Amino acid sequence: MKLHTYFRSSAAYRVRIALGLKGLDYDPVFVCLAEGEQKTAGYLAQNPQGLIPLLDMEGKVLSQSLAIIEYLDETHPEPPLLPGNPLERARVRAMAQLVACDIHPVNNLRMLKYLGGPMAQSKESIDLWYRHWITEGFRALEELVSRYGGKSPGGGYCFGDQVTMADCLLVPQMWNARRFDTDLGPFPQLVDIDQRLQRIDAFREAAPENQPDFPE
Ligand SMILES: N[C@@H](CCC(=O)N[C@@H](CS)C(=O)NCC(=O)O)C(=O)O
Repeated sequence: MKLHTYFRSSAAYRVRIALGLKGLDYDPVFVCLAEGEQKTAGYLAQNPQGLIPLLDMEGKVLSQSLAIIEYLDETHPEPPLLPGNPLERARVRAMAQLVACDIHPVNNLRMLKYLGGPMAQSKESIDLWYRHWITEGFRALEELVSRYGGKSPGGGYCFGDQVTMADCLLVPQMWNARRFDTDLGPFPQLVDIDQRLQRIDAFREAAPENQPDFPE
């Protein structure tokens, strides 16, 4: 199994975490987004969207991080990343999609490039934009975690006391938030959960700074 990845891609980071949680080995194929390698003809032939991640299972390719994670969860059920009950499963998906569909797309590299290029926005304006959409999304996620997060003393994750797909989405988004100096003060539960997740090998090993393509 090959994963097309880039150290700083939070969508690839989500999949790296899920692969680690499932104990699945993979060969990384590095796609340097900074150099525009996602737009080469060779890569577009595999993923017409020109985005990473892309999972390649002996020629069968799969794009979109949430689709990949759910596929991995269905084909390798242990440990489960979604709860057994349909309502709970939908709630975990809702948290994951809050990040993947409502925060991340407006802050994606191509969006930032468009803001800085054709829209002629300054770095300050772009940073403000970036932090704004994270703060909006995290406000809602913090509330959802109050409702559904784990309640065990000193424990608990985004949904209950087991790691779920929602946690695979939270950690990379926290990394992005810190990269852009977002004030995390209003989100104490997210900060706590992130810290707890960092104690799990799969989360630590998937971090951008632990990737072979992380710049020296
Ligand atoms: N919804 C997609 C988003 C994928 C995505 O936006 N990937 C980014 C990196 S995090 C990318 O490849 N960006 C390249 C670009 O913007 O040109 C997913 O969840 O996989």
